[in-house]
Amino acid sequence: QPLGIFDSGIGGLTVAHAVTRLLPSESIIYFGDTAHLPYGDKSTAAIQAYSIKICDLLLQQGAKVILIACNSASVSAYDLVREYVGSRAKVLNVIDPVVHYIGENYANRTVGLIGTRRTVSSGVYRQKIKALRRNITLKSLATPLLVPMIEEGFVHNRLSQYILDMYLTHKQLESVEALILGCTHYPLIRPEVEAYYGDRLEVIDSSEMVARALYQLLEEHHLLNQSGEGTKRFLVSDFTRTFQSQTRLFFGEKVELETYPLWE
Ligand code: DGN
Repeated sequence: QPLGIFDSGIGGLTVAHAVTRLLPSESIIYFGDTAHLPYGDKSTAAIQAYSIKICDLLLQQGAKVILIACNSASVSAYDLVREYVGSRAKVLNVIDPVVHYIGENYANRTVGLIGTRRTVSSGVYRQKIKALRRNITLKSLATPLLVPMIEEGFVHNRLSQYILDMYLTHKQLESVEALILGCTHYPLIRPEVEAYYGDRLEVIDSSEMVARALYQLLEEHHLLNQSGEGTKRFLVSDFTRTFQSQTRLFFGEKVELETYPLWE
């Protein structure tokens, strides 16, 4: 049975890549809802409706796990998806593993978060961190320019340095002791963010954390595949050459996108 992974587009390939590195024997079916991206600017109701339809597809394909790789969908649709899927598959999001890590390591400290407007304004990270009751202060900043910047391949150049500098020097992020990269795309700028801070603080990459949480979940439920190489399929709701060429950026190697017209 494959792992079902979905995102608003191609960015979730960073999560898929972290998963394949850690779990090479697992088969993967990835769905990128490129027809509806960006989720970062959609309403909760819209993101919920898209997510449920995508879950139906992944369940039809026999997914044993549904991993919501998109932060914007994780904040808007996780509870609904979990309820909808019930016992048919395990459901994971990209937020809880990070919140758990923060709870274990940052009691009585201040943590920063950057992400899309949807992710930041939802307040979901704040609520979840508050529920830990560990006296952790969260300071969050919406950084909407980063997604288009990264999609243009503007990483590690003057423009990315300038934009990052504008965001990271923002008053809102003053005195944070760790920074959560709360968006599928941000693993690509992790080296730059780390270089900006030096060893002053830890940069928390949710793609790695969610891969580890997935490993644990599979192990716990005796669902781990341990031999052979898993197969991989990458479906998108709208195919363009741009998306195809971006796959290398996010997955680290070229993948062949297949068109799956879920909305027709
Ligand atoms: N995948 C989205 C997220 O992680 O928030 C960002 C990209 C988007 O909204 N297009």
